[in-house]
Amino acid sequence: MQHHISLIGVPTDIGAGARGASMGPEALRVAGIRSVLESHGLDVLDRGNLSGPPNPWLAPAEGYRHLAEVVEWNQTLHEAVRAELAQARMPIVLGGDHCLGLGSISAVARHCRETGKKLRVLWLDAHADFNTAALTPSGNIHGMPVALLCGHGPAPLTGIGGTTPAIDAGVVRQIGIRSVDAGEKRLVHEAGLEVFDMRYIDEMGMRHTMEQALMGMDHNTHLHVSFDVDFLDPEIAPGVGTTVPGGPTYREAQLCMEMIADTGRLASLDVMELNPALDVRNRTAELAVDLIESLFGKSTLMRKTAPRA
Ligand code: 6HN
Ligand code: MN
Ligand code: MN
Ligand code: MN
Repeated sequence: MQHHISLIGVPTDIGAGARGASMGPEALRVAGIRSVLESHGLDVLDRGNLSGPPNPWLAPAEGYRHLAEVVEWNQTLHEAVRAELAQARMPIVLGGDHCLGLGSISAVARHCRETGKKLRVLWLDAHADFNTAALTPSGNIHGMPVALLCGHGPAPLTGIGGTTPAIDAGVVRQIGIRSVDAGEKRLVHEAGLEVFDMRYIDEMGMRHTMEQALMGMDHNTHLHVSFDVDFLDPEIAPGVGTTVPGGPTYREAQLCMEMIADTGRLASLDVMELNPALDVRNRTAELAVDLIESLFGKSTLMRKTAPRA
């Protein structure tokens, strides 16, 4: 795993339906993200926050809210992530709402094309984020980034990565999904996205789920994790704008992160949708940092290999 890490704060809630995710980067810093990573011997640079247009808080226009502003933030983030990867550093994007997955992952995909790496994207979320202007119930672009990455949407967004689509739906594994809008469901199915929803996790367990989601990666795979904090059960993670009950427990989430760490392939990360305005004494930010620590290899014992049944 890459040992040089760059934190990129993206203080915006431009794609969300609630204000406050713009404060996410600072809450993660206050929760100690940098020192926790450094305590594992990682070299961490905090690049500070990107800047972009303010949130005008307007109603949707033709199915999209704040389209121009979302384009601008994502273009800026795309360039920032690209620059870190070009310097062989691992970008950790501190969101910000999940529309930013577009700028982040389009840059990762571009880097993979340029360097001949295979891409795998794990999308940890309560939602599929696969809406389009025609399907969205809200117009909020944070409900659309996976569809945009797969080429569904307007050119200013789908073209951010230089090629459209930015990624093939086949590289994505969605985990923890439990809220998908009716039309969105159809499109997810048509696109052939691989979804490990909560029903699957309930029946098969997190261990089997992660074995499936991580299968087929090799030494040449770039693993990107897009962690929407609403993936977690709202009982443990109240500080998000779009809570959905019935998410992974603390132990399930830990196992998920530990199994990702075990692959040694993690090469870029998004931490999205944390909303300090809705949090309780920064508890959700602290939980996110705790889970990120596991993603970078914290475990109870010094294991050489994962325990086997
Ligand atoms: N997120 N499916 C809903 C919508 O408005 O499109 C919710 C999207 C939530 C997006 O949490 O990143
Ligand atoms: Mn070094
Ligand atoms: Mn999301
Ligand atoms: Mn979500």
